[in-house]
Amino acid sequence: MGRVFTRLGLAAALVGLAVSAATAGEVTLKAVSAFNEGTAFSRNFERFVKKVNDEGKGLVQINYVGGGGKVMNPFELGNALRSGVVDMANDTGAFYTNLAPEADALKLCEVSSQTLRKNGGWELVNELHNKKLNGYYLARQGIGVPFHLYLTKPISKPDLTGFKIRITPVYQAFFEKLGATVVRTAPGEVYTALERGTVDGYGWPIQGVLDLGWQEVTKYRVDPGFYNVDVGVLVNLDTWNGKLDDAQRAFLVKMGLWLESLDEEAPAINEAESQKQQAAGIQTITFTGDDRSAYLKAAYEAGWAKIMAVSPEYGPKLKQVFTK
Ligand code: 173
Repeated sequence: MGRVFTRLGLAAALVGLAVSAATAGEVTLKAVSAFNEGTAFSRNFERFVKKVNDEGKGLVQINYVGGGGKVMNPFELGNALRSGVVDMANDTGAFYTNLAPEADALKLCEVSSQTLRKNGGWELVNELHNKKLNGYYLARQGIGVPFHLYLTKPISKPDLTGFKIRITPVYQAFFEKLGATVVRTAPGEVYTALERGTVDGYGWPIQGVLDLGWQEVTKYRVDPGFYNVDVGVLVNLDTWNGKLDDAQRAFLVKMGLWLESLDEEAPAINEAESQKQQAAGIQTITFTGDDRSAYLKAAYEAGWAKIMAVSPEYGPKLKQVFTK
């Protein structure tokens, strides 16, 4: 009897040891943002980093090395996440279409992340990030922040024939459908392209134009806006599964939900940004009636057609969970 108890005791001790070995101490994650430090689309991520570092002492810390082209070409951040060069990325689907062309569909999502977590959409988005980016999709920001077309020459109808427009995959299919010639650039090249006149306009969200100084080389914003910004927080999957324990993962999930809740501020920020643009001399071209309907219809039809073409596998599934 005694020996059995001793053996059980030993086994229990070993199990205890194994459990404590799997419980990582404080883990520091290296993070990069696709967007310039201190500008729209990095700002909330930076608030998240601060909160994690304040509340995660002894558990998880984030070493945020900065963002935008100064740190790395934003179109390379997906690769850096996949290979584990960075543990965490604040990035938009349009910047890693080289790895996951269907990630660009996130801009077409019309429902909240809460709805996605209930309708299977969150698992689907995660599955594709797991497979294609070796990434865990922790949080999605940008719901309620539309994209717009900005121009240096006016238009009177939804027609971009003869215009050369700076794009990323977000806008490509739509602006091409309106007749534009397009050129893909990172945000860091937009100012110079406008200044030199190599483009007549660009796509960008309602927020952030003044952060980047582009009001100096922008004459018009076209309304309405279209789609929804998607900026995700992604964690390298080996880091997520292998370096973090349950408590650390749960903590990050909680922090991610807090980050998502900051989207409630979007309508007020959009309004303030619109006023700042106006004060800086950017005039608004507003489509109404049939032009407005045609413009938005073209945006969504071209957007989804592109997704279906690049991903017959995920396209239809994504449309089902993303649209109302
Ligand atoms: O215009 C862009 O560079 C772009 O695609 C984007 C995506 C999300 C937020 C801001 C910009």
